[in-house]
Amino acid sequence: MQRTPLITPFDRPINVTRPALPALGDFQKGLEGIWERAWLTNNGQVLNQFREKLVEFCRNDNLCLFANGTLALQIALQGMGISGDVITTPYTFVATTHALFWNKIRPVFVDIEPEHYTLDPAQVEAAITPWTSAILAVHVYGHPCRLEELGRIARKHGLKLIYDAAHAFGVEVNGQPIGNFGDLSMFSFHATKIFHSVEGGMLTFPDPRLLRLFDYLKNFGFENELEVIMPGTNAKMNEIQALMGLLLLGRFDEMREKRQMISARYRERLSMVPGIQLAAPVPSFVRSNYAYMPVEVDSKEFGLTRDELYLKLREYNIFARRYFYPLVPDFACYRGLVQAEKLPVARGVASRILTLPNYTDLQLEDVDKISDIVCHIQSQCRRPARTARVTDAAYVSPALAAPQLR
Ligand code: T4K
Repeated sequence: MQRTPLITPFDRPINVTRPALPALGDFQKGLEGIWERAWLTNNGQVLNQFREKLVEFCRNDNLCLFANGTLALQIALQGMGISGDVITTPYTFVATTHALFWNKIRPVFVDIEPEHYTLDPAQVEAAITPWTSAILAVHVYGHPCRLEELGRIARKHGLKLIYDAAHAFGVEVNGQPIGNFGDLSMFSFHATKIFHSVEGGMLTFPDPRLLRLFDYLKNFGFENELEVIMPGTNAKMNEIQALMGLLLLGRFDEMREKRQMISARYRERLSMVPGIQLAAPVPSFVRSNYAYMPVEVDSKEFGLTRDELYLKLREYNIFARRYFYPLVPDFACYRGLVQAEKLPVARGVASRILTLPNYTDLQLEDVDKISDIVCHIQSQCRRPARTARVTDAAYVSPALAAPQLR
């Protein structure tokens, strides 16, 4: 008879993410060069090397690096002269909306699609008014927005189309890097992202004139020692950030592959757990970066609410996150911009979503164990597991086979 393993908590915290790191020796070697030159920021040598590599990787010469993604987006909106109303998504990290606020732009939140959680183009078009100047869409979890439809709407109404691609580094659509769609894309290189430079941000765009403008805006507007030609700010990436990015860029393919395996393993192990709904699979025309592992919890089928599962997982040392809950318009600083009954899809998703641990160094055995724990928790719930679905599974969790454990 097959023995079923005991379901025990992890002996260490398993966070939603953990930054990938280059070999320490390589980083030290890079630091030695920086030490020798004693050049730490302000357009240094490593930054320029990093930028050149990114130009190659992104297949776009119009690329500008920043201290972080939030400042990059704020500067993008300012440099492009966006004002008035911008149609955007409520289902995102709050920085997307903050970037609008810092530019005195009014966010107009419209609903998302249930499949991939990106802006619903029909809702976008319906919300356009004479005050609308742009669409700010988010490739949430790295999944591309409906690029063609948003592009068509933006052209038809003369609007700028800006993508918050914070999650989407390395994603391609029909062989094209994701940053080469729309009027501009912003990427975040924060430590929690699949690819990072500790902190960092990048803009890519088709209009070469924006390059100089962004360079001024991120460096106080300096033309030279004696001339300041616009009121810029300080949003420069430094040499140490650039070194981290440069070294990790060399590992990107390996990191993507690892995430792909993790994602496939989760899908295999969780697909038959009652009440756990996986995100729609990656379409064939998309090359994903597998950056996040969102699942939706159907409380009726699972037997616990999403929040109950979130808390229960913590007892097992698993620190999943509720990205993105609450919805941005439900934060105190934006409350009142949208009526409570609006945005039903986004509200529903935000109440069910749970983002499971997913990072380059997560071991497949850990993915198995996390999946077993989710199964086990489900099997311990008030409502019985749907045995028909479980029997159909290619893999029957030992936890489900032995619900009396723990
Ligand atoms: N637009 C979108 C759609 C975004 O998602 C973001 C950022 C932005 C714009 C703005 O880009 P940046 O200005 O950040 O470049 C995290 C990140 O701080 C944030 O960058 C990210 N989105 C957001 C989705 O997630 P928190 O508040 O959840 O981070 P924190 O500190 O709770 O960390 C999450 C987990 O990562 C923890 O469990 C611990 C682990 N961790 C974290 C750090 C920083 C580590 O293991 N090591 C670390 O160094 O926001």
